[in-house]
Amino acid sequence: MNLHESTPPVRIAAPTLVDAVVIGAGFAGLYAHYKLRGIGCTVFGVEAAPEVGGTWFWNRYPGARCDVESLDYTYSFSPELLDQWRWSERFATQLEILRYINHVADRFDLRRDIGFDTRVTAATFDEAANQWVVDTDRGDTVRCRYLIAAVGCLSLPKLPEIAGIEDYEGRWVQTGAWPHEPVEIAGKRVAVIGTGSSGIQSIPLLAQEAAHLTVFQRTANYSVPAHNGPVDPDYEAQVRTDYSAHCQANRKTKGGVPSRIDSGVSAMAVCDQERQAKYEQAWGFGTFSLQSVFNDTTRNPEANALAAAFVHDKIRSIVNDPEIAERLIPRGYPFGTKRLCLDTGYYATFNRSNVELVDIRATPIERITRTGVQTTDREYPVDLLVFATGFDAMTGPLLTLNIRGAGGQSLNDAWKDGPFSYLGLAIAGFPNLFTVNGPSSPSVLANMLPTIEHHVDWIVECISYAKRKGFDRVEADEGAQKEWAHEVARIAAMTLYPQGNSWYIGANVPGKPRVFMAYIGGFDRYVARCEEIADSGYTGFRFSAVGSTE
Ligand code: N01
Repeated sequence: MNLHESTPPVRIAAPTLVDAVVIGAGFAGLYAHYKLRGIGCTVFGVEAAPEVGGTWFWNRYPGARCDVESLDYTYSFSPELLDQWRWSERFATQLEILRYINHVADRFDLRRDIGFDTRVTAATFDEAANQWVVDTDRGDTVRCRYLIAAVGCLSLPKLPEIAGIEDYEGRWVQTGAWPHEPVEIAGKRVAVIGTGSSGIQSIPLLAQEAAHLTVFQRTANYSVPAHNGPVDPDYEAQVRTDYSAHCQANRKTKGGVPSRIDSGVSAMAVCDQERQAKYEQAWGFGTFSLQSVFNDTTRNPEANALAAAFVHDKIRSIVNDPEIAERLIPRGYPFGTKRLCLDTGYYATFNRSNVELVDIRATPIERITRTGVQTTDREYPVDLLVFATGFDAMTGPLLTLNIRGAGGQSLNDAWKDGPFSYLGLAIAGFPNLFTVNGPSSPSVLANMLPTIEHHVDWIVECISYAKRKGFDRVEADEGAQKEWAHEVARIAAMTLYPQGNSWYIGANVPGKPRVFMAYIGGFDRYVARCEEIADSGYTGFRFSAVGSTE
């Protein structure tokens, strides 16, 4: 069966000169192709995978599905596409999303300029020509005016720092780079290391098939039931009365999704009974609403503790063994400051007789052995070892590109103290480079589809402006970038987020600077700010061409 329902792409020869190179052929890269073509740019795409799909190409572990509702996790640029595509489930599976991306690529003929199975090995700015020189692992060198990094925020999977992986003689896999051929689970002794979203989505399904499943948990995570099922026909009909307007309205929300049950008031402003009823409603509704149902859960420690206690009680009510329930209860960080997970039957999975939970804070893993996992307590024999240990998020995918900007400065040096960027769109000292959902934009704190569309629209309009004015160089101003970094940090500090040792803050990668990497002020405010900047002639950006500056 052709899972992608499309023809495999024909390998194309790389051109020597184009207007724009787009790195990545996931949702962001594909839309960038579409928009850049729309303003008459010649485009070349570079994609490491053999196919389109990005995140949804690689993350095909059992249980992988979106945690944003399908009706919102969709391109909105084409009313016909919106009208004709139908999602089967409230939260689409990885496979269905990949089908959708392939459908879009086919429908808008987006593959024809993409070099698949190709990685960028270096990108160097040539100041004399105001061009980027992009090298690939196929030996191609492509020059372009604009370089668009659409590399994804969570696309560089990370193995844990545990000794002995090379000694292990069983099979090991990573959720973020799950094999394309079937992975045998039935009858096996399976172990999962990691209990973030990927672990929490895969554990219930692995447990159903494996002879025995051992879950190695370092930090218990907060998870709420997704309540997946078929798309609600009444809600869908309501959305479809004006789907484009629905998507436009998402740009005016904090998280890029409709606020369907949020109260808009403080958790402290209502009586216990009302608060509990609201939490129950959010728990029963799914989505991230437990975090947003009151407007101060992420800011006010007292409000946050109430939401946390609600989840703790839910875990106690679901998990039969009180001792296991206590181990599953997240402690030591505020609710939601490590990314909240959406699950299907996660906590109940620990009621199964073939599932074992190992708290590796109590008995740390010493090493992977030839046959399994050795903790300070004992060895666990394992046939299949699953690393659900996350990603070098946000910066990792950009820093592997070996980018050198004006004056030969490397991005790795520029970001040694943290990923500073103007609006998450452009980086001072790196002219004509744009990042889609780059660090310090709302990105991972909002629905990625509207944020991607917003970023690409903004970037392409900026390029179009430069073309109209006869400029061939655009760059973020250092001062504007500093101010933006200050604003991003200021808003993050008003919340409880920095208290969680999360990948948002680089805490999962040893040695990574501890900087909160997303703009937390809300997608709506961010969009308004970007519009203001563009409308005012791109405040904070410098445009130039040979012999002229603005
Ligand atoms: O990764 P994570 P993920 N020894 O970093 C543990 C998105 N996503 O792939 O918390 C033992 O969240 C680590 O423990 P700790 C979503 O944005 C979306 O699950 O560092 N354990 C943690 O438990 C998500 O947030 C969907 O103590 C080690 C886990 O591994 C993001 O991707 C689905 C360890 C890593 O959790 C990342 O999620 C999936 C070690 N040495 C993912 N190192 C959707 O639904 C790490 N861990 C759309």
